[in-house]
Amino acid sequence: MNTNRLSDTLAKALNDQMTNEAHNAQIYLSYASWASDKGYDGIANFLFRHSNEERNHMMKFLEYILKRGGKVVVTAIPEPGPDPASINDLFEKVFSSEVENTTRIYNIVDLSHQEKDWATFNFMQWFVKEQTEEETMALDLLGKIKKAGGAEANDDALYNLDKDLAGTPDDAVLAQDTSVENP
Ligand code: OFO
Repeated sequence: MNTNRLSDTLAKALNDQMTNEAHNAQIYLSYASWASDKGYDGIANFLFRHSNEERNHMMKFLEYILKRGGKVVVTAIPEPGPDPASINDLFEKVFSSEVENTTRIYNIVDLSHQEKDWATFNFMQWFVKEQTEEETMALDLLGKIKKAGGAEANDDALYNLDKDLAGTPDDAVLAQDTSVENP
């Protein structure tokens, strides 16, 4: 009896996205490590926490594939890429990476719509909302660095920005506590 409720195409798209969320977690991890090394501990902490969120997204895809009777395929995670050149560059890279991820999410929404897989379509709506929030978060970072002087931000401005981000609330949860309802 076939208990797999995902088409081959959607199973592959969901597995690819699961890997991409892991890739995003690695990107934030590498940026956080870079920021910490440069002495921006507040920014680093913010990015470390965000890396956890991305890992939770990975778990959410993994759990959904299993729930639908599909096969989870765990693969190698691509390298995160080069270090940023500055805090300004870092925040621009965060924004680009979130926009790219939104495009990927929209493609899966589109695919599930084409296949009339309403369960997957419904599941993906959480990510549509999440990406809107994450793009807002990235835009907020760009707004902060712009106020601090952008690419020309001086040490004082960066010091204040670092302090500001150190005080942001910690809303990342542990991966083992995640579920489809509570990502
Ligand atoms: Fe996984 O939410 Fe950002 O990329």
